[in-house]
Amino acid sequence: MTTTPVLEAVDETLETQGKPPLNVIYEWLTTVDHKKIGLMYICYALLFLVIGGFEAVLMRIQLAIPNNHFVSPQVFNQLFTMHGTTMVFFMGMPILFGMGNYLVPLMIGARDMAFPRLNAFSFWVSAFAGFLLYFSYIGGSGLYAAGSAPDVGWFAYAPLTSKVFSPGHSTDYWTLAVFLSGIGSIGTALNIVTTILCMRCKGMKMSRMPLLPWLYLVMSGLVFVAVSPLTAAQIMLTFDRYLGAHFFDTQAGGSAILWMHFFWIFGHPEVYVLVLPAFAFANEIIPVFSRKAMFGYPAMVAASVAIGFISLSVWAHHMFTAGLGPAGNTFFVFATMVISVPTGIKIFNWLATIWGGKIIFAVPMMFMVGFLFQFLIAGLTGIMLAAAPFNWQLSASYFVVAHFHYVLVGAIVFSLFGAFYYWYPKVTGKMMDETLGKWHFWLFLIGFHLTFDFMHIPGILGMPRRIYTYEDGRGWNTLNFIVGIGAIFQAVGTLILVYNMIRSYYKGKEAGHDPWDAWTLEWSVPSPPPSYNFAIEPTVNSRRPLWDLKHPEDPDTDYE
Ligand code: HEM
Ligand SMILES: [Cu+2]
Repeated sequence: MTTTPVLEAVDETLETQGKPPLNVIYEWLTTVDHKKIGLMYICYALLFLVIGGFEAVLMRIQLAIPNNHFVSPQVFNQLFTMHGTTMVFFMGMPILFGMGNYLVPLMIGARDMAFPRLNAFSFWVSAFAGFLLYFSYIGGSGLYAAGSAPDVGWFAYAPLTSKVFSPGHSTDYWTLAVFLSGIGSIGTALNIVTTILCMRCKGMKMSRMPLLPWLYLVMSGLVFVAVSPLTAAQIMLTFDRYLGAHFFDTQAGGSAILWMHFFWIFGHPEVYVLVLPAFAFANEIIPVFSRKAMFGYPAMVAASVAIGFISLSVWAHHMFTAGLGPAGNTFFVFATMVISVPTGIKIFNWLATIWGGKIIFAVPMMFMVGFLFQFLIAGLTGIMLAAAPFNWQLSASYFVVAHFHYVLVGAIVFSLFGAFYYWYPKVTGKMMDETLGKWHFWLFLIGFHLTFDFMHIPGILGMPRRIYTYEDGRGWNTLNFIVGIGAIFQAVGTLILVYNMIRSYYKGKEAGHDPWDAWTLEWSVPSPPPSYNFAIEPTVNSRRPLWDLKHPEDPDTDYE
C-alpha cells in the first residue's frame, strides 16, 4: 500500500478571502487555529527582535569609543537588562514556540494542537507579558522615582533585587513579566507534548516521526522542569520584597547563592530550550538540500534525549566563581564536558548527511552551513569555559558574552533564519526573494563575525562585561569599534529580512505546495494550508512519506 497524503484543492469559502477587514481582525483575535497562533507568536517575536536588536545597537554605540557619554550608566544598566530579558523571553521562546505551533501538527499529520483553547490562552498570556515588561518605562519608578525599566540584569541576582537596592517597581515588572511568560510557556509545552504523544496520524510510530517533533518533545519536557523552578523563585522574590520574607537576604539568614541556584537551574536548560528547535530546523533542512535521508536517525534521537537529561545537571558551571568548593566545581566541570559527546554525535551526523550529497546552496542551506560552523566554534569556547580554572580568569568578561552570543546568534538565530526561508513558501504560498536573501545572509554573516569574533579579544585582555564605558589606552578601543560596526551590519541584514518577508508576500513568485521537493507531510498540503490542514487524515509507512509518493520505484519503506 502506498501513502495517501491528499493534495486536493481547498474549499476557498472556508478561508478569510473577501471578508471585510473587521471580520478578519476579529477572526485573528479569537482564533484557536494552531497556524494562526503560530504566526501571531512569530510576528510578536519579530517585533521584539527589532526592539531587542535596537537596544543592542545602542549599547554598542555607547561602547564603540572610550569615555563615551551617549547613554548614562543607569540607562546602560536598563539596556542590558531589557535586551537580555527581551531576547530570551520575548524573542527566543515565542519565536520558537511559534514555529513549533505552526509545524508540529502539520508534520505529524494532525488537524490542530491537542488543546486549541489552551494554545490561544498561552499565546495571549505571553504576549501580554512582553508588553507589560515594556510598560515599566512608564510605570516602573526605579531608583530615581521617574519611570524606569528594570536594571538588575536578566539574571536578577540577589541582593540587587531587594527593596533596599531596588526601590520602586521596576524589578516587580521584571518578575511579573517573566512569571507570566513562564505560565504561557508551560501551557504551550504541555500542549506540544500531548499533541505529539496523542495526535500522530495513522502509521506514524515514534520511530517514524520526523526529527523536528522529536526535538520539540524534548524541548517541551525541559520547559516543565526548567521554567517551574524559576516561577517558584519569582514567587519567593515577591515574598521577600512585599511580605518580609528573607529567602535571598543573607543578613537575615537567607542566601543569595540560593537565588543563583534557582536561576541557573532554569537558566542553563533554557539554553537548550532555545537551541533544540534550532537543531530541529537543521534536521529538516540539511537532508532536503543535500538530497539525502538524514544520516543516523536513531542516534540523532538518542543524542537529543541525552542532551535534554544532561543539560539538567550542569547549571552550576555558571557559578564556578561563587565559591561552591572543589567537589562541587569538579562535578559540574565533568557534567558540562559530558554534554559534548551527544553534541558531537549531532554535528557528525549533519556532516555525514551533507557528505557526498547533491548539495543545493539555496538561502536556507547557506544559513545552515553558517549554523554548523558557528555552533562548532561556540562548542569549543564552551569547553574552554567549562574548565573551572579558565573560567575563574574569564568569568564576567567579554569572552563570556562572545561565547554565549555565538550560541544564541551564531547557532540559534542562523538556524531560525534558514527556517524562515525554508517554510515561508508553505505559510504564504509565495517564494521569498533569493537575491535579497543572499544580501541578508552575507551582511548578517559578516556583521556576526565582526561583532562576536572580535568580542573575544577584549575579553581575554580583561574587559569586564556590564560596564557602561572604559578608559582610553587599554588596547580595547579598535576592537570595540569593530564590534560596533558589526552590530550595525547585523541590524541592516535583519531589516532586509523583514523587508523581504513583507515584499515577497505581495510580489513573490507562486510557490506551489512543494517548492523544495521535500519529503515531510507539511509539503503535501496546499500552501498556505487550509484551516483543517488535511482534507483526509494521512497514513504514512516510512519516515519520508512524500518521497515514497514521488519515487514509487525506490520507496523508503524498502529500507526501514
Ligand atoms: C544581534 C546582535 C546582538 C548584539 C550586538 C548584542 C549585544 C549585547 C551586548 C553589548 C550585551 C551586554 C553585555 C554586557 O555588558 O554584559 C548583551 C547581553 C546579552 N545578550 Fe545580546 N546582542 C545581540 C543579540 C542577542 C540575541 C539574539 C540574544 C538571545 C537570543 C541575546 C542575549 C543576550 C543576553 C541574555 C545578554 C545578557 C544580558 C545581561 O548581562 O543581563 N543577544 N548583548
Ligand atoms: Cu550553562
